[in-house]
Amino acid sequence: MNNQTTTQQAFKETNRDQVKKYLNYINGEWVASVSGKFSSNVNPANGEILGEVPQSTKEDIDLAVNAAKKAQKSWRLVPAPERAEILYDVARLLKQRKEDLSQILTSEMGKVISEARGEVQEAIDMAYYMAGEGRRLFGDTVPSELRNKFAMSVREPVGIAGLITPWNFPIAIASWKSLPALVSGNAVVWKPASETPFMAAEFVKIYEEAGLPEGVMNLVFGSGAVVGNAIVDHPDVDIISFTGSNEIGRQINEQAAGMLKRTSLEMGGKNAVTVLEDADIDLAVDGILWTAFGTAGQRCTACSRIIAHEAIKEELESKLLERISKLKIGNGLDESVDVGPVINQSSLQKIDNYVKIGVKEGAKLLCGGGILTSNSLEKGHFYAPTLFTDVSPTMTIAQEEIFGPVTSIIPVKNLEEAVEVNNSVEFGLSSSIFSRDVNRVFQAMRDLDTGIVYVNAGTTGAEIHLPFGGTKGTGNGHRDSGIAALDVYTEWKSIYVDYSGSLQRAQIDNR
Ligand code: UN1
Repeated sequence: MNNQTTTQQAFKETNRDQVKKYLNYINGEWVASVSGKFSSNVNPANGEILGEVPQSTKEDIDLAVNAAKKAQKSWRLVPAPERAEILYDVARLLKQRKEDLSQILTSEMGKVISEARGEVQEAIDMAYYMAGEGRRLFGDTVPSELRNKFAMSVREPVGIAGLITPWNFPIAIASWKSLPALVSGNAVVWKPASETPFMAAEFVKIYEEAGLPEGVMNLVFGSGAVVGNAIVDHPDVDIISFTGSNEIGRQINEQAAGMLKRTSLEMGGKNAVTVLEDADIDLAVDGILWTAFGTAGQRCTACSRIIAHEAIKEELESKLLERISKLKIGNGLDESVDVGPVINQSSLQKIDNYVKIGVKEGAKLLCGGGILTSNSLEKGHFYAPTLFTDVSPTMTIAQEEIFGPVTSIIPVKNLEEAVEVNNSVEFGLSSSIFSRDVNRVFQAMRDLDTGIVYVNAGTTGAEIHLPFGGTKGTGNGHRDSGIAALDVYTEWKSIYVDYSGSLQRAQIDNR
């Protein structure tokens, strides 16, 4: 049975009751969970049930890991340039289906359609980039200290990569993790976020269609508590790559540490835009608006703080207020909408709770600050774009990740204070500075303690060929994306070939 027939049959079999159902993908087959149970996928813009996916169990993970283990034995021996041929096809298929994928993405996640297209493009870029790695995967060749001896390092796959991915970038982040894992010869067991299962299934359908051998990519739907936990706990899963909350990331790290299992963790941010007194204020307003309220503030890189020089604070406030009042809120499938819904009810409540805490702690609410319930919005989860000012750096809303369309102005007197405020949080993902003074910009580039720094742009917009990740509570020293991603999914092997025909002792015989 060819792969495409398998997929079509899976759909035929499960579409009898007209509800769109996806199945797990294990060992090249679309299969139901051993639990026989399903859960619903809901559109956050209007509450519509989009379909169902399996509620899987530990047994499903056991099956997926067994399949991955078997498949990896031969996948690692496929020459990397040949593995990469499949990735080129993945890139082409993603490109062909960009519009369909973007529509699905907006329907299940809520981000506005132009951003969904941007996200799919990020996965396309990553696929082409990592396909190129099939002909590189560079190691070093170095001269040996001994005669007639050859020395080099090569990258070997780690084995089985367990991927646990979030709902806010369901295909981009999945591409950051799965593509480097696969091109370097690992097999994958993937648990996508429960909120965005369809994007995961569509991505895997593309892997299948591109000809990835059975068992190399396995997809298991379900909760973090059951399925995620089973992946982390499984002794045959060699590396866990996770993007999500700090709390879960820490748990994963602790759990994996006992097994000496490698973890790559990306756990959010509390990113700030600094606006100095010599900045182009209109440009700064553009940057803040886009990065604080784009994706309804649900990016790890969202601008959650605005560190404003006191000389331009008032101008910034009034310009921001004017622009925020013009933002159109609604279903992201409407091309004219600027800000879509947040992901679900509990997220809506959490955001609202933070806003209430902000008011209680004495922050000045300039606009927004409420759940939107007008006729067209009442069935979805919409929050009013919210701006606070006169926020002190230690307030809860200036310290904790809100993950919603809420941002706060913190006044400062100079660059030194701005840097101190920027660095005073638990996270260190992204930061930005608006200034025309090259000396102060370079000082900021050096001193901002984040994994990503933007100059004269907001806090989002990472490109796939540089490392993505951060310092402090944002991560554990690893990076997604760029060449750095290969370090997560490979082991270095140093190889010495002695062709002298005699025993040569390093550090001894040449001294
Ligand atoms: C995330 O928010 O977790 O730089 C990923 C950006 C996007 C990726 C964000 N390219 O905002």
